[in-house]
Amino acid sequence: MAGKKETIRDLYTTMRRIREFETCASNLFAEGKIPGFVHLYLGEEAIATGVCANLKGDDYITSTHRGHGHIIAKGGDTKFMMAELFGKATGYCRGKGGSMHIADGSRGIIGANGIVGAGQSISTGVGLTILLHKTDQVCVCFFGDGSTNQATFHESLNLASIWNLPIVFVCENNGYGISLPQSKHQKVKDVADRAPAYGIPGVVVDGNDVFAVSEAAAEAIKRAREGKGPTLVECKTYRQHGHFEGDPAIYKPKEEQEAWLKKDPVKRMVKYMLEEADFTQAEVDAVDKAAQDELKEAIKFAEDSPYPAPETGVEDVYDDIVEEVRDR
Ligand SMILES: Cc1ncc(C[n+]2csc(CCOP(=O)(O)OP(=O)(O)O)c2C)c(N)n1
Ligand SMILES: [Mg+2]
Repeated sequence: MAGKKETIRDLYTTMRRIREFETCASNLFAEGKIPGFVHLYLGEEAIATGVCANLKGDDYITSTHRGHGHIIAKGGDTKFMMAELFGKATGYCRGKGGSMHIADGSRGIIGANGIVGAGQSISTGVGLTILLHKTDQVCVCFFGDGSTNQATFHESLNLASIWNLPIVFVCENNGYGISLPQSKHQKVKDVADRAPAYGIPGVVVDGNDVFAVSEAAAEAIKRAREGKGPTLVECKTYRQHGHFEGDPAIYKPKEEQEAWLKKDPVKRMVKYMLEEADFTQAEVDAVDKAAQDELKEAIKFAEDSPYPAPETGVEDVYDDIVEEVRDR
């Protein structure tokens, strides 16, 4: 399934921006400029892109420790993201959260999350809130294959099902939980096979095909918006880098890596654009250049920004948030 030229360009632009952000983050981490852990989304770009292309500005997403792609696809600002990775005061969390805590309430980005499986419970709470407020919003919950063995997965899908919550559960099955292949952490081959246990639809899609992802997401989002309840969409993909930057990933067989690199979602999209969608190389290059320029600016913004002042070290943490909620 493909779309009109402008839709194709938009999808490619998002994928390319994520690819550029992650490539820069990888290089900057290697140069020692980014403190803490970063888990990159390289190879998985088509999923966040295809799903979020079907969301409205006031819809919600919950994310994971591998969240940069989700945040960019939902409209997050790469300047504030990069500044956060650098630990700078201009970052999304004023430099105190880092890669795994980026959130943007104004865009429905509930937040990246270092706790595996937490997004599922949070999205269930978001779904219940939407139901009680009687709006037509939806919440997309992104999570990995490894997290589907957490109790939160089972509890959340059951509650979301029984209450018909407007949630789309998107499993990004990249074949690994850290270094453990999926076949060694669960006996089911398709995570989507677990959906019937909760009485909800479960679908498997090629997670490296942005059109296939978008089509499946559109249907699941429509279903959620119409009050018909959640869907489990499993997207098969591959994590091109190690679990985190610095992980040499020696547990990944060479042939496996080579086979998946041939299915690289970004390269596949370029091939499609040039061969089947009437794009010229110059048009593709223009998108690439815009993404490079955007990231150059984001990195400069991050580098030029100050670190948080030591005396602000305990500001903007739990206590302030409680105060803010009380004051409302
Ligand atoms: C509750 C909890 N248990 C364990 C961990 C350590 N941990 C971090 S990432 C990860 C694997 C997650 O695998 P998956 O859900 O497939 O996501 P992926 O990293 O492949 O995107 C684990 C076990 C954690 N952060 N939180
Ligand atoms: Mg995984």
